[in-house]
Amino acid sequence: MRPVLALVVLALAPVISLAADDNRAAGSLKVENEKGKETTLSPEAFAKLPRQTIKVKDQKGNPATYEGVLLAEVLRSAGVTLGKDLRGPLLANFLLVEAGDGYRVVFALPEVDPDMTDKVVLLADRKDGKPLPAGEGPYRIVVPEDKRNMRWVKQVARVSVRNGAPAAGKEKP
Ligand SMILES: Nc1nc2c(c(=O)[nH]1)N[C@H]1C(S)=C(S)[C@@H](COP(=O)(O)O)O[C@H]1N2
Ligand SMILES: [Mo]
Repeated sequence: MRPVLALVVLALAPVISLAADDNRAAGSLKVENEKGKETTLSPEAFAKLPRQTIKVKDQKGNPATYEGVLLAEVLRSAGVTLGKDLRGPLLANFLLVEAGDGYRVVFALPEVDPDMTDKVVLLADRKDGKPLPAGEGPYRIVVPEDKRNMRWVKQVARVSVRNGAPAAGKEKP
């Protein structure tokens, strides 16, 4: 290698390793609970959660098999209150799901809580036995019972519990 070229490669090394870190960060998922505590779930932590496989029809009516973790399990692992403790003022909170492309969708908390409903809201990381393709993954919401697919959020990057409580001084509607 010519000395000048070697210098250029050396100079770029930190940039190249930074880019690799960014790629890993892209595979992680941020979850914020109702107390504002943020948890970053690594792919390894996600892999340890209980998994489910569901057969669905996609937007075009084609059969697909999605595999992943119930959104409720992901939320619980990040300290989000569900089950018998989900009551009172917590019922005014809602879930905001944010995607890498800026797409944003909300769910009600009881709507994703297996103590409340049998409706499946899955956070999938695999489709037809393979990791989700770029553009769809690394994580995608799958809601088989929704009649339209607009809440099947692709490229999920962040899920946060948001406060629907009244603003100070506006306690009454
Ligand atoms: N991140 C993200 N997810 C998204 C959307 C989007 O624009 N961005 N569109 C939604 C809509 S309106 C539909 S119909 C489905 C389409 O899913 P498909 O690309 O797998 O057919 O994705 C949903 N998820
Ligand atoms: Mo859509």
